[in-house]
Amino acid sequence: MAWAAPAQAQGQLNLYCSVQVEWCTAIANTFQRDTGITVNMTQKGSGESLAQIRAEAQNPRGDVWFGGTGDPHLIVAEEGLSVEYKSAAHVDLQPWAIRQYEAAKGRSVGVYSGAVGFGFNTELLAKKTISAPACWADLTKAAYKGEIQVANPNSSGTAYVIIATLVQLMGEDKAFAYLKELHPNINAYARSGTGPIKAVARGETAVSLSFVHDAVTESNAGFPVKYNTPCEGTGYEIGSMSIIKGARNIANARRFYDWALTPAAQRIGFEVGKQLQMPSNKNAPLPPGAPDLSKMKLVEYDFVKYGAAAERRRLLAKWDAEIGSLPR
Ligand code: S7P
Repeated sequence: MAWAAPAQAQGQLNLYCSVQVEWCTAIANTFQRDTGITVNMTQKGSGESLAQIRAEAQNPRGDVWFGGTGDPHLIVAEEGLSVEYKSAAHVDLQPWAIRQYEAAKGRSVGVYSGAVGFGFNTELLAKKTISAPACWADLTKAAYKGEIQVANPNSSGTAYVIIATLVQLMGEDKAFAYLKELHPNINAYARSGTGPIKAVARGETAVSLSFVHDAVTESNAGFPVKYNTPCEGTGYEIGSMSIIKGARNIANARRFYDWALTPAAQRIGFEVGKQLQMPSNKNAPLPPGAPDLSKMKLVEYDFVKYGAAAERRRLLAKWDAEIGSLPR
């Protein structure tokens, strides 16, 4: 008679979720429906979830953190705020998902991947007779003055991946010189990583620095949005998952973790919200229209170095001192 048991009897799961809200709501509802476990879901970007988990370290309220860029998951692992867990699905995972597990010493795993690029509003660019950016070098041209939006790396994991990408691509001095040169062309440093591509879709800015799968999502929703990946090469995220140390519902957190790595669960983002990241389970197909990372010129992203708390702190302080404080 297990099927007749009320959902409450199966207990609770406090889920922190850092993908887009449609996907978060769907995984919460589907997991709850499949298991009878009541899911209390909170959606926040990666940077904000990191801040929340740190703030709650003495009194953890979350059980599992799903999604968001991999670097803050590595920081949570390094700071002892997440716990080791190896799912039975481990053997089915892409090598990059396992690399995240190894980098976190078993305290996190990759659930999806996506690359950094330029999103742009084709109608707005045509109206202003500006050509679509194809290379990092294009973005500093005078034609893009005030036309570009990117997130603030203090609050956004996406923006941090972009800075780490530039540092790995150009070397640190050149990357910061580039960011300084880019500054006059930036109209706003948004709070969240998905803010800039949504602004592109609404026609509020012509160009964004974003994960390119988010550009395809906007285009599928009917907005005049396209993307390019930078000709010089680009970086990428390993969207990740971690079980929070001190989880009050640890058995349910493990059950969710196992479930979230199945091919069926990994299809949900595309099915409900046309989310187009590359899934980490090898048996989950790339969603139709999803950017294919294997066809891109990617940097040899050093997730261990750029996912270390001290390195992140140092780069953010440098960004604040040299870029964030520049006059607007
Ligand atoms: O789901 C879209 C996506 O771009 O958002 C995630 C991330 O939470 C964004 O966080 P920030 O606001 O901190 O940048 C990405 O992992 C994911 O691909």
